Amino acid sequence: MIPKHRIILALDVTERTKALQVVDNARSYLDAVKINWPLILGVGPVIISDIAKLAPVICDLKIADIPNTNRLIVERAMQLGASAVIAHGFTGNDSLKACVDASEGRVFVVTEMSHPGGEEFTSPNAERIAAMAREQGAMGIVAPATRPDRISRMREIVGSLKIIAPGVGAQGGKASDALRAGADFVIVGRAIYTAEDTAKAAENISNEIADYLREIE
Ligand code: O7M
Repeated sequence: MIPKHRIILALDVTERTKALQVVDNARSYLDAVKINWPLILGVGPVIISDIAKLAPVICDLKIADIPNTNRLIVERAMQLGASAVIAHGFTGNDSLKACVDASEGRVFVVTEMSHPGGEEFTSPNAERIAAMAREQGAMGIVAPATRPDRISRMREIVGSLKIIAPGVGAQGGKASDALRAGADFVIVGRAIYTAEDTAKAAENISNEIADYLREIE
């Protein structure tokens, strides 16, 4: 995944036509598309393969099981065409290792979640999970755009691992704030796919990011 636009679309729609339409409209502003359960359950797993023909797909199954089950899930996702998967870290080193092995390292690990409830259980353990992600050879972590200070803290822990940050737009976070704090990519869902003009919505976020990147040049 090459950081060009620095936007990952969270494609949390449930219909095939809408999914393909949004990707088609916003494609020139995206580096990847994140596919989660709503779309997979709405359309079927084949949507992973279909979208993968248009853009790199991050399969956000938030994998959280024993090592053997994790391995089976990751193998299926990769066979369907995913470029990377997303796993939870709270299941521990062995479970994460199974994901790393099955994907040849193409795993992003959830650390602290972006919603208010994320502060209850995920915040207190996020730093340990981030350290584990680095030690186990994951590609990156997921950290909250709603709390840029936490992205900065995670950056100190994970070094050069990729940080992808959800919570921009509908959850109140700002793309440039997340990038300034140390994120490599922002994850944006509703702010794009619920917009009347999805291409324009993606362009607006892309322009905000481009302004920020020019500012730090
Ligand atoms: O922009 P939104 O709020 O419509 O969508 C955000 C997306 O990011 C949505 O797909 C969530 O499932 C996901 N997400 C969070 O919002 N918060 C998190 O802490 C973690 C994720 C995520 O992508 O985890 C991998």
